[in-house]
Amino acid sequence: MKLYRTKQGFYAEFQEEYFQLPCPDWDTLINRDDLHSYVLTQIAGLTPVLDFESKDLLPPAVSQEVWASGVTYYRSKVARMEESKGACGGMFYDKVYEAERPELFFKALGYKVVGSGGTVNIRPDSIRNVPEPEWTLYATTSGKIVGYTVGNDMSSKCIECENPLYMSQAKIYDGSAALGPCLYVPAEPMAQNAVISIEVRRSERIVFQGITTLDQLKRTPDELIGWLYRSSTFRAGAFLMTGTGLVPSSDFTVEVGDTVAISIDKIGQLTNVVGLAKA
Ligand code: DO4
Ligand code: MG
Repeated sequence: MKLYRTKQGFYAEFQEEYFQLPCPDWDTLINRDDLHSYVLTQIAGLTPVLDFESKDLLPPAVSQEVWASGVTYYRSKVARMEESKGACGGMFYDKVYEAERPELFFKALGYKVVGSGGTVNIRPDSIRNVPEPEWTLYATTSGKIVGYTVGNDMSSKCIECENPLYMSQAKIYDGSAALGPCLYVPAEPMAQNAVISIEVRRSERIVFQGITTLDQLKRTPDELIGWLYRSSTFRAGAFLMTGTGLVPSSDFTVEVGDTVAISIDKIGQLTNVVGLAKA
């Protein structure tokens, strides 16, 4: 089942039909540990809506914090060690890939998240910028993973590579976090062979594409959420991006006007145009 937050209300997609949910508040709805079975009871007896396509999508985050994981794929470790050679950062990436404690960092407040169809940004003070396609977990206040979405951890590579202490500025700015198109709420955890892919288009030309599978992720979802919830409380639950395994070559940068489309099996496609954040 998929849950959509739209300007016109909340919708569940189940067995190729759409139902408007009689729930007044997204935060309360998605923070239920029994979310899948609860929505099933809510839609029983409802008449499907036929005009879902005309609804305006919003991101699946409102009051949730969004966090992200780093160096969770081998490809990411290798790329980051290479990129940060000049800034003595190489060894940190190697160490964190092997360590028990993962790299977790704050990414965005819910209200700052961009949804599918919105604009993600690059910073005017960064000359090399990349999208990072990331399978994203959603856990309730109790730490139970009840849903998944597609994430884009937009990153200013030249700022990140200059000095590891600049990471927050490279990762957290207006339009740097995108989630969507829905919150996928399956009855069972997602299959590890699910495919994640990205395509960056510039004037109808594909300038970057890549594909990987969730089984390339070194850490388990429960492990990552377990670390995130250590010593931290999330009143409205939390989204956690799980890191990227799709890294463009070091001469690639996204440009204003590019379209970034990230897809994950079962969840759907997160599509965003690239804009410029304010100076
Ligand atoms: O260590 C820096 C950030 C890593 C990251 O965002 C990723 O691996 O996806
Ligand atoms: Mg990332």
